[in-house]
Amino acid sequence: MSPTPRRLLRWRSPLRGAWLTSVLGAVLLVGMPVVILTGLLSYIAYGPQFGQAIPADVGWLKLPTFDWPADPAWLYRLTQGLHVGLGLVLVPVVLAKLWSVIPRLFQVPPARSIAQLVERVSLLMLVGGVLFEIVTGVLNIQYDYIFGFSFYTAHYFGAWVFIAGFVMHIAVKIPRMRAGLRSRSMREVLRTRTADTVAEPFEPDGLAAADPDPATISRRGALALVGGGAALVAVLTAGQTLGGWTRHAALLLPRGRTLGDGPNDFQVNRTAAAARITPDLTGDRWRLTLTGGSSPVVLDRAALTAMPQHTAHLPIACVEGWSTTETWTGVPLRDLARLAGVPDPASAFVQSVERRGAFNRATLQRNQVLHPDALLALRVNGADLSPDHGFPARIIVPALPGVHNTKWVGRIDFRAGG
Ligand SMILES: Nc1nc2c(c(=O)[nH]1)N[C@H]1C(S)=C(S)[C@@H](COP(=O)(O)O)O[C@H]1N2
Ligand SMILES: [Mo]
Repeated sequence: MSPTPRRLLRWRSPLRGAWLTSVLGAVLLVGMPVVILTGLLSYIAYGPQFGQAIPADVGWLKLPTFDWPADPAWLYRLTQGLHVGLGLVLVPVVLAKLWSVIPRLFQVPPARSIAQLVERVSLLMLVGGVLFEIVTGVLNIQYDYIFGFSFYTAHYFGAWVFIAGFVMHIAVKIPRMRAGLRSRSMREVLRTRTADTVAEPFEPDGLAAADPDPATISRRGALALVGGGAALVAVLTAGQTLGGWTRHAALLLPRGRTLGDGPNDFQVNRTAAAARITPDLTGDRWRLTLTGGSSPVVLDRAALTAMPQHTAHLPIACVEGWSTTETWTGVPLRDLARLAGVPDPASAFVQSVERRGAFNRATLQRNQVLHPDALLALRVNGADLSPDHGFPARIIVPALPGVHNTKWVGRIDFRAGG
């Protein structure tokens, strides 16, 4: 027998072992695919077919794209709320899982065979990938786009590194996880106090300590700690999607926890000032230009308010995970398409009067233009749009990612066919 590796002498928690790691692994095995899938769906919702998903060119990592539905209206609110919300809630579980396998993370030498080397590399992709995704995701929520590189590009490619590591890890570890789960009864664990908590049996290639300390917390205590951490994160973040009284608990909310109760008092992603929207751009001289037909149609705000108005209760759901549902009134986009002379457009290209900024334009799919609730909104909650929310007119389309609900619209090009 070889001597006991030093690493197993150094890490002495008696809780560490196959059971705890397997329980945490099982939680991630269920939760992570939801985070991954909703993340990839967000990429598709951005409209890669128009080259407006970021990064636009992903080489052979191209996903099968489809037209993002405009029904139900809360679809993107759900998928992106889950992506960000569940992603954050799982952070304590990820950290606990890393803690539980720490003796094996820093194994020296890192690998003794080709097979082991492959496993180590997949582990590096898994651990590096998940930490990179957490850090970039959280930074994007808490601070706007502070990166020298595109958040989206980093988060997208980082996701694939993580996914590859995750899939390989599952393939290798599933049998071990099942054995680990069977090694203790959960009911037994939940009944065992700290004083009765015994160390896991030592195995040379396992996780358990060779020379364990006495337990300072029971296994059920450890689970409660991780579960409590996840619940705390849930309470601190859920309010940004759920709204109502839960907003007041959402201490981590990046875009203002308490808002007034006026018709325009809800989250603002980018203010008119930040977007350099000045009154000369949006005042009496503002015009909406519709193109795509035989000749452009130019309307002022009075012409728009004179058209039949439609009201819809629709969410804005940002990629950052927050969402808010408001009551919008304006002219249906399909009426504008008809007026422009393109009653059945294949797509519509919307441009803001905002001159710079990555989000001053968006392409909408056919179903997003023709949906009866898809609006060029002029009013919200019974009042004119405020400058921050896009006065004189903004796009609001059911289930559309927030970013494409363009504010301060100046031009819409309805594109026929192909
Ligand atoms: N012209 C323009 N429109 C824009 C943006 C922008 O930066 N410029 N931000 C978008 C983003 S990312 C979101 S989430 C929504 C937020 O709308 P709100 O600020 O009215 O809540 O507006 C979208 N429309
Ligand atoms: Mo957004």
